[in-house]
Amino acid sequence: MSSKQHDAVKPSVCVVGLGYVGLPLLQLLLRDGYHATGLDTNPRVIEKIQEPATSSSSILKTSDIVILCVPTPVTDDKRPDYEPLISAVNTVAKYLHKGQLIVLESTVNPGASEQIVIETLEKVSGLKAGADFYFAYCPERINPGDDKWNVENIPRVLGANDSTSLKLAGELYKNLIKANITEISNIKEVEAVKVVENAFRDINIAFVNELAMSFAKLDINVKNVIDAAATKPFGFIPHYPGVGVGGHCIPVDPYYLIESGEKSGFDHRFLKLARQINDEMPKYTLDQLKSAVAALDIESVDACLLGVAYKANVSDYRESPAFPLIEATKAAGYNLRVYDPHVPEYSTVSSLDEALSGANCLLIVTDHDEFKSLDIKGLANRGIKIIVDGRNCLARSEVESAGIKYVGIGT
Ligand code: SAJ
Repeated sequence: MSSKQHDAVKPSVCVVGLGYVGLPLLQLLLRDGYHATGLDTNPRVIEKIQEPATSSSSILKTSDIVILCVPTPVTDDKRPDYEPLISAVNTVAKYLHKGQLIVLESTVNPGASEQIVIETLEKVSGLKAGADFYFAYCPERINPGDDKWNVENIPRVLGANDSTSLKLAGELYKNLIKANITEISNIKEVEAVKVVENAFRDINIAFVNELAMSFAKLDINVKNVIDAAATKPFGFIPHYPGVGVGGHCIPVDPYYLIESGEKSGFDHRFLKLARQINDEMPKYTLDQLKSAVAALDIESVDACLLGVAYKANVSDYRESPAFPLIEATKAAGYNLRVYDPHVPEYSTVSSLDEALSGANCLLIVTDHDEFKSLDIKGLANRGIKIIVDGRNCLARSEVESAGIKYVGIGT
């Protein structure tokens, strides 16, 4: 790449993949005066974004920099699914030219950048990484629904195996991001950083989920314990139990680390156990409902499940614990209505009023603002007898004083 980054004219950038990572990045590039274009294979995405987006890959011909922000999910049998990345890399490779800088932001397991991205780029183009073209890895750290942290102010970690790639990518991100950029001259270490960050969260959530199930038998409120432990100014980071762990990162990334381990002959027993505990939580939540139904001797259960999204105030439902809970609730023979104002496509009714009418049990899966401010007395008047609060987002005292049986997750 020429030294355009030093001239007033900024390099042309193509962001490949316009999801929750690529789109904010494209918007930031455009705002900062880069000649930036988004490339996506989904015509609906192009239609929605219009101007700076295209589905024509020829844009790569004239891009000085290409930033790959494509999904790296898992398959149904929980193996890394590199299909979207392999397809995008093969497209980029067709137009790869001397001086181009390729940056990968998608989460991958250690070694994948070299084995999947660099190898394919070199094989298809005949060009050499670090000499003819440049490659760096800068894992995304977007937290959807977060008003405080965004693509512009979240510190980043950047890795490359050669000094020129690290320098060129460093210039880009230091110009773009108003936060610290940590540069590491070892791509595998940076790939490990991202999966470790998210596996760290998954195992800590599994820890408090296990505590919730244990303390429920000891009649100890685990949330009070965690909040009190969090008064320790060091050595403790609070996490909270719930109906399960959803999203495109936390329940997914540990499988990338597990796969790396398997390939190198190491069994990540702890990561697998944490995944198992977190995946158990929807069933545990339904079991709490079943016990309450038996205790109140309710003959026929008309359940209303509130929330499909994987976390509060977002419309993303990937890997949401709502889905296994819905299946298990139906298998229990309960009548079920599902409502999430942020996820109409998986709601079976179109309003809260409709969802509640005729229901005698409530399952709260997502702590959307709408659900945290439910009229508890009104629920009692409508005949709700049990509330299972999968996100511990309601006040037990308020629910019980309305004459409704409250069941929390460890609270
Ligand atoms: N959850 C719990 N207990 C907790 C925290 C979360 O059960 O204490 C559940 C949530 O309900 C949700 C899932 O885990 O179903 C994931 O929650 P999350 O807050 O981690 O949300 P994500 O998946 O959007 O995580 C993102 C991640 N960002 C990236 O991967 C780039 C993650 O690294 C961040 O740590 C996280 O945001 C964050 O800090 O909020």
